[in-house]
Amino acid sequence: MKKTHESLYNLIANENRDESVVLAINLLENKEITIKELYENVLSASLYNIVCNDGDKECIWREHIRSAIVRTIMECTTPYIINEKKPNNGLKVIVVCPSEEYHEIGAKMVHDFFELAGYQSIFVGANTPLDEIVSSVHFVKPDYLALSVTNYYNLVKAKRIVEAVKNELPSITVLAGGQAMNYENALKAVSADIHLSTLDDILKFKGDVK
Ligand code: B12
Repeated sequence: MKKTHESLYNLIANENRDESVVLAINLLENKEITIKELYENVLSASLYNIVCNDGDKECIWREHIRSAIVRTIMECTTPYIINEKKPNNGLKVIVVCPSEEYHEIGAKMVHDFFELAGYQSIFVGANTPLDEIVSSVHFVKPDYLALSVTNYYNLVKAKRIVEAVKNELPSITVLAGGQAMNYENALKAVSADIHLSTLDDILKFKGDVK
């Protein structure tokens, strides 16, 4: 990892919100970090490295603090994403997580990457009830629904979402991702059309056939 990127990583690990936000903006402004490097090498890495051991009374609330710093930095990337966006490709995607799925940082990154790739992306986000997802599909009529599932137990809800949105809009293609989708046979269990794992997968995705 580049030294400046490592400094940013350490500031987040030390819960130094102010200095990490200032450094992130400076790096972006001076083109010393790309959005992809920031998201994958620094922000994601700083979250994946959190390990809570049994009885550790400091872990969960510190996880909340670090997640909030990461979210703040991600909000600051918006002007850079707007500047770097590819021309609009005429395709619409809704990015959403099932109800009770509060892990939404990955979904927000996915939204930003669809935007960079030229899609009109609508970020509905965490903890969205089934009826609301169907309603968003009804009104927006997207080409794709990008479903982000982290918690294994939410795969059952994901399957219901796939069934309901296909019933509402048969032409829709459901893209599924997130840590729960890495389990063997998860794609089949959820009946989604395509499993995408990384942010690069989104940039390479060309509306692949089902
Ligand atoms: C941050 C975090 C939280 C935060 C979330 C904050 C937020 N606003 O999102 C908070 C504190 C709320 C939280 C709560 C909980 N968490 Co938590 N959390 C994490 C942690 C540390 C990081 C997750 C994260 O954001 N990673 C960074 C993002 C960027 O990565 P990502 O989500 O994988 O997304 C990437 C890819 O997967 C992909 N992607 C994601 N979605 C999609 C979709 C598509 C279409 C595509 C193309 C790609 C894609 O793109 C992203 C960029 O590469 C993980 C630890 C870990 N090892 O992951 C635990 C972890 C996910 N949590 C866990 C658990 C158990 C919980 C809690 C139940 C208990 C708790 N710790 O309090 C609650 C449950 C809340 C709920 N009901 O959902 C477990 C899940 C285990 C499981 N059953 O599967 C983990 C793995 C920790 C562990 N080792 O036990 N958590």
